[in-house]
Amino acid sequence: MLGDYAEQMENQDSSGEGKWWGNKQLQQINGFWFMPLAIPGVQRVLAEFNPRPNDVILASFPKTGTTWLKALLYSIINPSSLDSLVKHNPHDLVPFLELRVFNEGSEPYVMPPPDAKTKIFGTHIPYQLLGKTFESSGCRVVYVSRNPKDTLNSLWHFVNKWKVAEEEAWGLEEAVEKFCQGIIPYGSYYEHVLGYKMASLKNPNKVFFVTYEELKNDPKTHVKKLAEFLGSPFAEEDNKVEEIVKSCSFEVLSNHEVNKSEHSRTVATMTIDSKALFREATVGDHKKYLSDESIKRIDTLTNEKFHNSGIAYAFN
Ligand code: PAP
Repeated sequence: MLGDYAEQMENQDSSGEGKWWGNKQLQQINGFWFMPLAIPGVQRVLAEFNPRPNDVILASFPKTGTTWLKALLYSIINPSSLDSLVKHNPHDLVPFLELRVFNEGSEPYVMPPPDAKTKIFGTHIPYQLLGKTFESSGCRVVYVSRNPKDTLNSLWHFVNKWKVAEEEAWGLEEAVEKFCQGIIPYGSYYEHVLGYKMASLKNPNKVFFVTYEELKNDPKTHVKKLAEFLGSPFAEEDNKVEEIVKSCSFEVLSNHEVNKSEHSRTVATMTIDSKALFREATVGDHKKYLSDESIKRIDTLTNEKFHNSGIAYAFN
């Protein structure tokens, strides 16, 4: 049997493109895979983005809790503006660098006041590509990670909701195959997570690594830790933490009108239905969909990739 890397090479044509799903191809930059529509924005971010030391970047692999963390970071930094979450989808408050800020075709987002001390941006760009920009600017980075099987499961559901009716569905077995080969947008998942994990171990004052599962398990403790990391700790008696956790919870956020179906936005030529960002929001939902064989395959790969990294996801 071919190893995953060898299989990836086999799936890559001579132009460096890789087949993702249906007739969709991905293209590589420094070994990571991108949707062609994202590439101009990614290249502009790499060439032009110059964060200020006070800025905060939320980095993530797709479908690992980005929307939730955008809401949380916005609320921690602007605790008196929690009502903004009622009026705006978190992606409009914390724009993606490569898909919004450096992509002129995208819809406008909510601009922070020009005198805002801290601006928050989101990105799915791997640390291996953007790390130098972060390091030279001194900005702070928060990375949210999620266990690989739920990440894949969430991506698979999202892609099948997002595809247009004429397109064939993305089969689950094929999705497992592509996930393991790393040929998915911003993949490989494993290299992505490892890049930020290593950076957080090397520079914990600048890169904060948190998992979706930790946040689900004990959101108050992790919101407090995030606030401390961002230099805006809450006083012990402050009930703001509780308020933030509630305002950003799946139950509350997903029920705001602005986050329901009718509200879609164009991001780098893709139309994203707001509701597609809010699905189950549980830990372990993959068990309802993945076969035992796929679970075993991903567990083995996860164990191999994350061995000795301090990331304990192998058997979750
Ligand atoms: P993105 O990469 O497209 O921005 P992202 O927000 O990272 O997506 O991930 C979406 C997942 O977060 C969904 O998981 P699921 O498919 O397993 O259900 C979504 O339901 C979940 N999610 C969205 N908002 C919240 C929230 N407030 N709390 C917890 N999970 C959430």
